[in-house]
Amino acid sequence: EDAFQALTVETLAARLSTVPAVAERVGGVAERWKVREVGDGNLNLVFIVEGEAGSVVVKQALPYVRLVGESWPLPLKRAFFEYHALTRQERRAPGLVPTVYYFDESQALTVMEYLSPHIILRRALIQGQELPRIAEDLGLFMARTLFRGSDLHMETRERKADLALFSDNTELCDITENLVFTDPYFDAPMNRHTPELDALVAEFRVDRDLKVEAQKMKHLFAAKAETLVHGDLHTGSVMVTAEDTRVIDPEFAFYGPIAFDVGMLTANYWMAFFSQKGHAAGGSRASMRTYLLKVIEETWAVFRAEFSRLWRTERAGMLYHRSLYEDQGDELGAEQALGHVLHEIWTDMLGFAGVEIHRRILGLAHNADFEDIEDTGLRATCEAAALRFGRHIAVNRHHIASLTEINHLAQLLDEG
Ligand code: SR1
Ligand code: MG
Repeated sequence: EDAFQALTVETLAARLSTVPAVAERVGGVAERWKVREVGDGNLNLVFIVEGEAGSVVVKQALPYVRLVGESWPLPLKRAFFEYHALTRQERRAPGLVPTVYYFDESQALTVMEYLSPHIILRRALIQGQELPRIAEDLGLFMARTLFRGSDLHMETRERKADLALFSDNTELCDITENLVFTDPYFDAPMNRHTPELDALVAEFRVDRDLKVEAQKMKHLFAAKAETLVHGDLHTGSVMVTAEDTRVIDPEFAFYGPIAFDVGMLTANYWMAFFSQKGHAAGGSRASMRTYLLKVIEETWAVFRAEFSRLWRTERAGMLYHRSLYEDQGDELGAEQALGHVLHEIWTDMLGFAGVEIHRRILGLAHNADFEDIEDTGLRATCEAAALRFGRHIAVNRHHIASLTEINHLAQLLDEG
């Protein structure tokens, strides 16, 4: 096995020119390949390589957290989990992830489709772009990957083998357990927040109900090994054009709760909503705000409908076995059970959404939706509304009946 060596713009062409799957796709002589490093995420190197015949993306994990530096080591094996998650997602939700051309485990390196002219969904939403496909595509992506990776669908032996395979992604789960569920609720060393939020942060630190709910969500995250989740499904993990949607970066994949991906994505739409004022440049972004709330409602509706369709047509695993219901002519029993499962996903996704909002404003890893608002007073106003909203949905999740109800609350908080 070759010792790990981080790629650079200078070394990449020579190193990958001997890999036929890459050389043929890029084409021409490797010395003429145009290589750019474009990674702006928290963890990895990402290069775009262009040649005579085409272009590819090369992603390489580093043995540490890029955002923090070498003082925070992080195992390279996350690339292995990302590769295996991508192949499963492509099988379960075809056409919604980039095609993988080559994987080198010892170099933690994946070569995949260069998506162009796609941009990161978070960027598009900050710019005020309304994407017509995201609700449908991401609702389907979540329903298909989350249903088909679970005991509702998979043959027991295969499902348990996958549970074992992904159970070693411990360090990335540990990041989420700390950064999402714990650090935002105490004075953790790596936390930061906009100074104008000091008073609200002080309230949160002594908010017993909120802290209890955040720990309940952490308990679910750690213990409910229900399906293969993406594990980091925020709007920075989605690339879009008006016609196409692709989900990238599943290095946090593990067996966790169905509701985790749904909650994280929804939280990021709500944060896009609450940050719109900060990007309106004198305008109001009224139509963008309405659009974002509609995307949230449509995504959930698509997810629910597709999950229900799969329940009725592809329920082949050991859970809610057909011999208990349809085989005895008891379709109503299966529908009742489906209602219970969906209800649990609904309440849990609200809880996960609440804590995801909090960690992006109070923890280490912030998002550009708020960070790009230069006026810290305006940023804090947007963030405070989001924080209050997050608290409401986390603490009251068992008593919230519909998205119409909470989106109305979001509008009231946003109007301030
Ligand atoms: C130290 S890693 C911080 C965050 O970046 C990733 O994208 C995950 O969201 C993680 O929580
Ligand atoms: Mg990522």
